[in-house]
Amino acid sequence: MGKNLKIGIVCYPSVGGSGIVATNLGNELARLGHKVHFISYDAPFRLDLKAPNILFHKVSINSYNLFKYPDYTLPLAVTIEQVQRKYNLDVVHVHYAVPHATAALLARRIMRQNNTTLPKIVTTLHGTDITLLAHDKSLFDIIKYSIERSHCVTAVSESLKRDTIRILKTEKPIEVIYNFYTPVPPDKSRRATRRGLKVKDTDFLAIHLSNLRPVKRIPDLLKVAARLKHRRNFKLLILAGEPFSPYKPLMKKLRLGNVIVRENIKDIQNFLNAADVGVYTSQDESFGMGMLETMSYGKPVLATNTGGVPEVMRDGKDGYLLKVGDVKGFAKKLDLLISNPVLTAELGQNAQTRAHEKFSAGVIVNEYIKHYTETCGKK
Ligand code: GMT
Repeated sequence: MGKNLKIGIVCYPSVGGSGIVATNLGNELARLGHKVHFISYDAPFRLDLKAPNILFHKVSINSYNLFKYPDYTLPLAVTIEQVQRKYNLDVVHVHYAVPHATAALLARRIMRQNNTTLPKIVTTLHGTDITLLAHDKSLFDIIKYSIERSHCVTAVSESLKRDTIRILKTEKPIEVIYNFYTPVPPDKSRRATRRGLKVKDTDFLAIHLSNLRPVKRIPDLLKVAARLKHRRNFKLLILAGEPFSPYKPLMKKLRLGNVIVRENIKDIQNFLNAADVGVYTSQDESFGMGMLETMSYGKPVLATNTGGVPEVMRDGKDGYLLKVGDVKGFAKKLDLLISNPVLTAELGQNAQTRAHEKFSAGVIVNEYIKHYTETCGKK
């Protein structure tokens, strides 16, 4: 088609891999001249609202005494329909099947009734609505319906695609489009960031960034740090997207003096630049955005061999893959890297090259545009 498209993006605005990917995708599409309309209950936190070609439409949520629980799906559907009526979108790209694809499908029914032109619906699966919510009997059918009725479905890894087919028993074609990340240059030196953290230049700094949900197995991460107490120069920095307080009792019990926690950090680039290695102990991970962000700054990654992680990083090349729960194994690999800076630098270089070659905007955004165009061309 080659023309500029009008694209609606429905995503969660909060700190989380899916919100980051959706925001970066919208930013890149707008830069290429497409008109991008973000629809959510809040503006995504990395979105530049002043940038050309970007508009944000807020979904207002009211709570009425009549309803015991406030509902988001209905006002979202109405907002999508209103945006469509005004801007005539070609595509509505929703991140997550529920409630976003469900709301977009409902919006389409209203559009049909109102004789509004109909956009195509592209749904990207990020993981939790398959690996967690689809096991809930009260949601299974609506997740399956929302996926099967979407015009195009993408998943962020082969692993998630396989899980979706297995769990939903669906024959819906699913395209794998990996996540991407564009590293933001640090605006502080490595030394200045370390000074702010009270970490010496000679210390070995491991980093973990996530929302700390139970699936991240934070107790394992803390136990790894406990095993490295004998290494006086080892420090672990946790950038917490959600409050760290639930883990404070364990930190106290393990008497961890080598763990630094920072909450709600926006300039992650400075901290990733100041670190030496990323550590991710997740139970499950359909992709692992934190790992990709770490790799993008030239740092190797130690991660659990689960879900889509082995598609993102290669064992022995970009870092090391370990079994879920293998606290001892994580500590041993950290020990190896602490005593071998040449190896750490080599793995970090490989990781950065891989992040750039396989998971950069230049590669991935074109894949989305290709799918939008193909989907729009279909009857
Ligand atoms: O559970 C989370 O970590 C949040 C969720 C999200 O919305 O960001 O993460 C999922 O989507 C990310 C972006 O595609 C992936 O990088 C994460 O691996 C995935 N989380 C899980 O599969 C647990």
